[in-house]
Amino acid sequence: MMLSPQLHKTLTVAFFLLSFCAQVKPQQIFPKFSFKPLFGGGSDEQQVPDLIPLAGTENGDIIRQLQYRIARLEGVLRLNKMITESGGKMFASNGKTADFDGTVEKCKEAGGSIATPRNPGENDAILYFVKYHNTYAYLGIKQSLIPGKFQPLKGGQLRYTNWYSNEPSGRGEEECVEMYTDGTWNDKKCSKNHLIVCQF
Ligand code: MMA
Ligand code: CA
Repeated sequence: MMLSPQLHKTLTVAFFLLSFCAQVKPQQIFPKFSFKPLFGGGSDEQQVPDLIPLAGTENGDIIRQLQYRIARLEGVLRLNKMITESGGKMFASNGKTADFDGTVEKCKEAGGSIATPRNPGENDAILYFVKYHNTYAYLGIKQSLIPGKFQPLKGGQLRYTNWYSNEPSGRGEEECVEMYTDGTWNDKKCSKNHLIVCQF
C-alpha cells in the first residue's frame, strides 16, 4: 500500500505518541487525584475529584471519566468497610462467614481468591476486616504434604509468616490457617465458620 508522505508522517507521529502513552504510569498522566484508596498510611481520606465535564470522546477523556467513576465506587465500598488495599492489591469482605472450602469458593465466584498475606502491609489490610467484624478469617495457606509445614494455596514457598507464639501446633491435625484479631496466625481445622476475606 502506498501512503502519501504527509499521511506517513502523521501516522509515524501518532504511533510515537501512542507508544508513549502506553509506557507512562497512570499517576503521571493523571496527577490530579489519587486513584488508590489509601489504607492505613495516615490519610484515610480519598480525594474524589470535582465533577469532570463530559468533554469528548478522546481516549484520555474516557479514561478520566472511568477513573472518576471508579474513584466514587471505591468511596462507597470504603464507606461500607468492604475494601482495603495494600501495595495495589485489593482485599474485600462481604461480612459473611464460611468454612475454608466455602471461602475459597465464594472468592473464586467473585473473580478473586482467598486472602493470602505476603507481607505486614497485606496482613494489616486483612486484619482490618477481622477486627471490624471481630471474627477470625481463614487465609489462603494450607498444610503441605509435609505435616506441620505450610504453603500458599497456589503453590510455592511461604516467604512471610505471622504465627502466634508456639504455632503452628497442629502436627498435621490442623490443615488450615486462621487469623486472630491481633493479626497473628494459628493452624486450625478447616471446618470453622470464619469471615470471608478475598483478594483481587
Ligand atoms: C486450640 C486450637 C489450636 C491452637 C490452640 C492454642 C486447643 O486447641 O485453636 O489450633 O493451637 O488452641 O492453645
Ligand atoms: Ca494451632
